Formats: sequence, C-alpha cells, structure tokens
Amino acid sequence: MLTFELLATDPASHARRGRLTLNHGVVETPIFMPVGTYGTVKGVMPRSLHEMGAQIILGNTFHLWMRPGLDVVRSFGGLHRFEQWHRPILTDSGGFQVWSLGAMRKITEEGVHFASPVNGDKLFMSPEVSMQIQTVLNSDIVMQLDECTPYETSGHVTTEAEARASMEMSLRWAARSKAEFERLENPNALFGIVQGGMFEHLRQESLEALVAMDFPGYAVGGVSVGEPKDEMRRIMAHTPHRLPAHKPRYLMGVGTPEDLVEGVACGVDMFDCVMPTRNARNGTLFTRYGDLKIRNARHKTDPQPIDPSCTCYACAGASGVPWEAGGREGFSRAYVHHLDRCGEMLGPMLTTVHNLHYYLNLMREIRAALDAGGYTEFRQRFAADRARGI
Ligand code: PRF
Ligand code: ZN
Repeated sequence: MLTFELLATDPASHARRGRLTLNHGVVETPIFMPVGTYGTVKGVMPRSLHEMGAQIILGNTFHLWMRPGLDVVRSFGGLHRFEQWHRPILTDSGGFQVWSLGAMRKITEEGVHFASPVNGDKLFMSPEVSMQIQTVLNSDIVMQLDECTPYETSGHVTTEAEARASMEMSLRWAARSKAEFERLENPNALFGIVQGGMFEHLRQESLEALVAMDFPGYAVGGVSVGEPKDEMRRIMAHTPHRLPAHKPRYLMGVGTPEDLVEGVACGVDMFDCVMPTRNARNGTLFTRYGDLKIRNARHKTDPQPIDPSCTCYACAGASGVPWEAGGREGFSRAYVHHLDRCGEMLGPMLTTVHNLHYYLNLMREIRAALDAGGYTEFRQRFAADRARGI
C-alpha cells in the first residue's frame, strides 16, 4: 500500500511538501534516504538512525540476494526484522548494481547473466527474479528492474540510438516487473523508473509510457552516472515536474547538499546517495558553512567540534547543545582527526553520524521552509551560508 498527500506547494518553483504513508510507517517529504546496501547503514545502529530522524532507508536487492541469500531473510519474515529497522525500507532492483559489474555481465532482453562476485556462480537477474527477491525482502517500496543507461563506456559517449534502445528495454522491463509484482500479490508499492540518457525527448517518451502503466510512484534514473554537472542539472530540471503531481517522485543516487536543495525546487520528493556515508569514511564532512576535510593537519589541536552549529551526537554530545550555544559535550576536531590517523572504528562512526545528521537536518529545514512558504529565501540563505566557508 501507498498513499501520498500533497501538503503545500511553492509558488516560485516546483517544490512540494508531502506525506507518504507506507506499510511500515509515514514519511514526511521531501526526504533523504540513507543507504544500507547490505542491510546496514555502515557503522550506524538503527536506534541512532531513528534518533537522527531517518524515516526510510535503502537496501539493495542484488547484494542481499548474494549475501545472506533469500532463505535466511525469508526465515526472518523479511528484511525489517533481520536488520531490526521497523520503519519503511526501499530496495533498489539490482539493475544499477548489475550494471556496475562491468565486464562480468551480459545484458539480454530476457535479463542479465553474470558471474557472482562472491563465488563465481553463474546467476541470472530478470524483472521477474528482481520482483521475487524484493517480495521476500518485503520492502515498502520496490523498484522495477531497469537498465541504467551509461553516460559513456570506455570513452564512448552513449548515442541517441543507444539511449533509445536502452530506454525502450527498460519500459518492457517495467511492464514485466509490474505483471510479476501483481502475480506475487506483493502488498507494497512498485515504482517505475524513467530513463532516456541525456536526451529530453527520450525522457519524455519514457515518462509518458510509464505514466500510462499507472505506477503508485516514479523514479528518475540514469542521472549522476559520470556526466558533467550542467548535464545532470539539465536532466534534473527536465523530468521530475513532468511526472504526475499527486504521486511521489524519487531522484536516484543524487547528490550533494546543493543538488538536494535544487532538486526539491525541480519537484523531487525523495533522494538517496552514498555521499554522506561514504564521504564520512573518507574524512570529508558536510557543514552549514561548507565542507571540511578532517584529515587536514590544521585540525590537529582544534578544540571545536566538526560544526559548531550542529546538534548531532558527534558535535554536541548527548545534550544536543551546540558548541556555539555554549555546549561542550561534543567531540573535538582534534579528537576526530586523531581517531582517523589511528584507524580507530569510532572515527568513521562519529563522522557518519555527523554527515547523516547534516543531510537529514537539511531536509527537515527544507520541509519547514516549505511549510512556512519561504523556500526562495531558504535557497538564498543556504547558498550564502555554504559559500561562507568553515
Ligand atoms: N537505476 C536504478 N538504481 C539507480 C540508478 C538507476 O538509474 C541510479 C542512477 N543515478 C542510481 N541508482 N535501478
Ligand atoms: Zn555534527
């Protein structure tokens, strides 16, 4: 089941404030969904995710199929109890992950043949198999199997003819995904995925065909796949607002904080990206006043937390009183720098909490601005703050 309510719209852009109701709970939109590929948001306990305000997290069909395998997840009645996250879960179909395997796979009309990266076994992923796996996972939002059209392959930029062939196959896979999802009597919601590469008329064809199939929600795929930033922004501005207004819109695998703020203005309701979690593990931290590299030697003796204005556990401790308001329970930059230098586990745990808190809090601020009718002012203040530098 899925219901989507539009609570407010911004008169100056395509931004919307909404509420999504799924089998495992309610999601206030616009929302960022932390990525939990293997049934875990790396280094973060579900309790902390909840405390940070995460409402829905991702899982990956492909990875969970490889390990632990379907029999294990089935014996727990689905992914929620296995990973002990009892709120909504969205699973990606495996299309994007199989695509990332590169030379190890062969894509045909029927589906994708590939060798297991775990043990070399010959495996086959089709729209039907993806629906069967996602039904066992019992994810609240199931994604169709698609082919993510690459921007370029070993130096060759995808042509219009190639993008068309790929987009048309994704449409046939959308229809097969929907038929199998219905045959399985899956009680959750299936999203279609718009493809079409960098070609706006192909994206228009893709979205019209998907809308005719009547999905409860739609995703925009095939962006942030190695194209220049201006191309990514052009596609982000093209597709979302052309999708049905009364259904949720999900931009897959995007992006930076700036992309999220502009993506919302383009009419996007849902985002996911590995950027906050992966960058945390590499020592790149997001703050209100710009990004900070904790590995830099200038932080070696700094008593301030990562972001003096932040209320996360890493920056403000259990009290949640930020440094700039006099709170002194947060962990210093000097300490986080030290943990990183020593390869201590607590280092990436704290930086991941901070970065996810930053993303989730940014979305909370976006929702508050939309509720108050001040999104234009919010965008201006956000850009000015981020440009200030930290
Ligand atoms: N398709 C699917 N998952 C995805 C993508 C896609 O195009 C992207 C593209 N940024 C990320 N994840 N199924
Ligand atoms: Zn913080």
